[in-house]
Amino acid sequence: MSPLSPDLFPALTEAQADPDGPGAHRPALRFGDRSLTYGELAATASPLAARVAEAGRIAVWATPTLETAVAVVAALLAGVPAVPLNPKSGESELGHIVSDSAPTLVLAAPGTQLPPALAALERVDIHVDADIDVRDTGTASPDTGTPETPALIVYTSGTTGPPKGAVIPRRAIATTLDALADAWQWTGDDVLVHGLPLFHVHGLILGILGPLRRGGSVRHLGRFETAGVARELSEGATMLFGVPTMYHRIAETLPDDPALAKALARARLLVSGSAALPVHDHERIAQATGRRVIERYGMTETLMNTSVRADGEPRAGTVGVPLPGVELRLTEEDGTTAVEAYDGETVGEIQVRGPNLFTEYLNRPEATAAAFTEDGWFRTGDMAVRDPDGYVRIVGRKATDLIKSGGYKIGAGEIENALLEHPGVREAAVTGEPDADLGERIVAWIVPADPQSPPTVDELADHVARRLAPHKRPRVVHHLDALPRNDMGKIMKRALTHD
Ligand code: MCA
Ligand code: AMP
Repeated sequence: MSPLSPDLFPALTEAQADPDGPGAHRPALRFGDRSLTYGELAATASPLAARVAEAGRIAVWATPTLETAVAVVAALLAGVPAVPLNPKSGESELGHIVSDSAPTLVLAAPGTQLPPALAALERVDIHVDADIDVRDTGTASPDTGTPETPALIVYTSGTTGPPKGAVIPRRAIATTLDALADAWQWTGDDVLVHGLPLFHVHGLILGILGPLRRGGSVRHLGRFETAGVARELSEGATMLFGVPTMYHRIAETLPDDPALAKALARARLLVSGSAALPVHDHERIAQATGRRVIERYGMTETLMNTSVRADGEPRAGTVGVPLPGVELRLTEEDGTTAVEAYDGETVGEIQVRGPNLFTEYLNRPEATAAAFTEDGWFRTGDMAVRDPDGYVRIVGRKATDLIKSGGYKIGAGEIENALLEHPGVREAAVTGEPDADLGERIVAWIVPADPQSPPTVDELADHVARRLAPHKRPRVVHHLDALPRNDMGKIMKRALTHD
C-alpha cells in the first residue's frame, strides 16, 4: 500500500464494504468497558462524517474517551481538519485556540458541559450507541481526502507567545505510521495499551490512529495507572506506549508489584517517547522485567523522526536511527553547515526533511518560514550527537525557555505572561528544573507587588491552571526583591538558581 494512499484506514474501508466479513468483527477501539469493532466504528463514524462534511474546521473536545476517537476518525473520513482541544485548557488558552483556528463546529460527547469559549460554535454530539447496526453506514462517501488535505491542527507551545497550530496533512500521518510499522514490525495482530491524552500527537496519532491504520486494536486506560497496564498486558495487549513519567512510575512500582513485572515481561514492545527516559529508569525496568524499553523521537511538527528498531539493539539513552523516508542531519551553530562526524561526541542541532513533516503553522507564515532552512530542512531545536553506527543521542535543547514536564512541552514565556496578569506579581521569570517524576518541573521566580503579602504557590498554580492548563502550573515559587538583569535589561535566567 502506498504511504500516499488517500485511504488512511484500509481495515475500516473493508469493514464498511463487507459488514458481514471477518474484518468487520475485529476489535478496533476499547475504552474501559466500552468498545467498537471495525464494523461498528464504520457504522458510527460514517454518519458523523456525512454530518460534518461541509464544515470548515472541526473542534473536538478531546476527552480520553471512545467519542474522541470516533470524532477524529469521522473528521478524517470527511476530509475536514480537526482541532483536538485539551478539555482541561483554561479560558485564555482555549480562547486563543478557538479564535486562531476558527472552527465552524465543535464535536463533544452528549451531556458534556462546554466552556463559554465554545458557546458561539454549533455543537454536534458524538453518538456512540450501545446497539449499532453495522449495515447502517449512512450516506457517507468513503474516505475522500487527498494526501495534502490538512488532517489535524495540533497546538504546540513555543518559547514565547501563545501556542501555534501545527497543520498536519494526511500524508504525514500515513507516512509516519507506516515508517513506525516498519521499525517496530507493527501489524494488525498488535494490541496497544496506553493512557495518554488525546489532544497531542503521541496519544492521538500514534496511540489511536496507529492501531487503526494497521487494522489492529487499542485499549485506552482512560487515565494512566500501573494497575491498568498490568491488567491489559496480561490479557493480550502486546505493546505499551508512554511518556517517561509513566515509565518512571512503572519503575517505582515494580519492586512491590510482581504482577506488573510479569505483565511487562510478556509485552512484545515497550515504547517511550515525548521526552528522554533517564538511563536509571531504563535499567530498573530491564532488571525487574528482563525487557528493554525502546525510545523513539518525534515532534508535533515532524511526527516521528527516529526510533530504536524492534530488530535493532536497544540502547538506553539513545533514540535510535532515522525512520525510513526521514532525512536527518546535525548542523553547526550557523544552522546550515552539516556536522559530518559520527563520533558520539560532536554536538549539532537536529534538522529533518521528509514526508513526515507538517505543512505550516496556521496563520503564522513568518514562524513557518523561520522554522525551515532555505533548502527545506526543519530546525528541531534539539541538540544531539551520533554514534558510529548512526544511533542518535539527544543531549539537550537549543532554547532554555522550553520546558518538558510530564512529556508536555511548555513555553516559559506563556507562563510568565499569565503570571504577570496576577495582581500580586510585579515581575516574573519561569525556568525548568530537574524532577525525577516529571523530567522537569516548572519553577516561577517572582517579584511580588507587595513583599509583605506575596501570592502563595497554590494561588499562582490555580491562576495559571485556570488560564492556561493544569500541566502548565508552577510547582515551585521563589520570591525575589528583583530579577537578575544584564546591562540591556534582559533577565539572566542562568543566575536564577536557589542554593
Ligand atoms: C492539580 N491538578 C489541578 C491543579 N493541581 N487542576 C487544576 N488546578 C490546579 N491547581 C490536577 C491535574 O489536572 C490532574 O488532574 C491531577 O491534579 C494531577 O496532576 P499532575 O500531578 O500534574 O499530573 P498527573 O496526573 O500526575 O500527570 C502525569 C502524566 C501526564 C499522566 C504523565 O503528565 C501526562 O498525561 N502526560 C502526557 C503528555 C503527552 O502526552 N505528551 C505528548 C506531547 P487529573 O487527575 O484529573 O488528570 S509530545 C508529542 O506528542 C511528540 C510528538 C512526541 O514525541 O511524543
Ligand atoms: P512536542 O513539541 O510537544 O511535540 O515535543 C517535541 C519535543 O519532545 C522534541 O523536540 C524533543 O525535545 C522531545 N522529545 C520527543 N521524544 C523524545 C525522546 N525520545 N527523547 C528526548 N526528547 C524527546
